[in-house]
Amino acid sequence: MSIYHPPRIPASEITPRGIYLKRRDFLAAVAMSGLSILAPDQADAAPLSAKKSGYTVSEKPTPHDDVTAYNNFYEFGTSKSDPMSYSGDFKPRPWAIKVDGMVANPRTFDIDQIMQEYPAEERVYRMRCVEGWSMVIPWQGFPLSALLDKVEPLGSAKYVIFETVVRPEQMPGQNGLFQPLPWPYIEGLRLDEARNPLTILAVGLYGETLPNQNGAPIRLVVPWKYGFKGCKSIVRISLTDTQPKNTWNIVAPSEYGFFANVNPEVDHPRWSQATERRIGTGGFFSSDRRPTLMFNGYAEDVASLYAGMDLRKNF
Ligand SMILES: Nc1nc2c(c(=O)[nH]1)N[C@H]1C(S)=C(S)[C@@H](COP(=O)(O)O)O[C@H]1N2
Ligand SMILES: [Mo]
Repeated sequence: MSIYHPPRIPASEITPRGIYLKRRDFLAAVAMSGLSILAPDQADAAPLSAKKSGYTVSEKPTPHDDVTAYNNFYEFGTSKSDPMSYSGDFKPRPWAIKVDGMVANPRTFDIDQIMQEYPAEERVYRMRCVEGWSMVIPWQGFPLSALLDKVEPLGSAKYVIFETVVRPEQMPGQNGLFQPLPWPYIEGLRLDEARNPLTILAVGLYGETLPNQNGAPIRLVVPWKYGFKGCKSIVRISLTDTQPKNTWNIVAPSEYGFFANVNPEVDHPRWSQATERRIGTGGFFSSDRRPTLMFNGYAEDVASLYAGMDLRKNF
């Protein structure tokens, strides 16, 4: 019924590397010529130091230029290259994040205060999009549980809601004639999922503050779930006692659920989830297709969260 989130045909999926590489070369040449123009994805980038963590994977990280040029961020448009192309005017500073709802200590944090209070560590995680492609991304971030501890969730709190900024003047996907999604983009987790050590708020990738297209200045990363759970450019985190409605579940309830745990055995109604195409490793004409792992390879860390639940139903 819904036409949202179509699976893409492999050959048409990758923004031809030549196009964005040429563009970057051009911008680099302009920068070297002494003009103060930088590529949009670098405009606000600042080095970010982060200690290594035990969280890594054996696969090679996806090249930086793929992680920052092949994105889903519908606030900037629905094509994979739109977020890189159209997020140059987005301003991730100053930035406030309100944490409220069923907590003893509601607070509004400033992003720089957060980054001081919660030093980033490196987490190299797999990322599996529900559309059937995947990456390996070296994030810098900190456990969401640290922030939750600070605001002291009440005993009655059972879920956490995340909300993306609404800024039509800086986000072209929010002010066109065609609005692909209802705004703000909303996501949610059960409180125990939110507190799992794997769940982080990312503030950087590849050792620099987050590029706008990846959700600057702060976004959610939940590596055992499909990528759409990773709410970008967060302005509000709320604790509640009822399971929230997340954006993709609202627009296409028969295709996207609340849990969205990566599961190769539960197909999307319109395509198989048994395998995935790893971005950036297949070369220009070939494709790197590999089996999808249960819970995206994180079963050991998270399977116990779903004991007694029917995994075929918790899509
Ligand atoms: N606000 C917002 N967050 C979002 C999206 C979006 O369109 N808007 N897309 C989601 C989807 S479908 C995916 S796969 C990931 C992509 O993250 P990346 O572009 O950093 O790889 O972001 C998720 N977070
Ligand atoms: Mo996705």
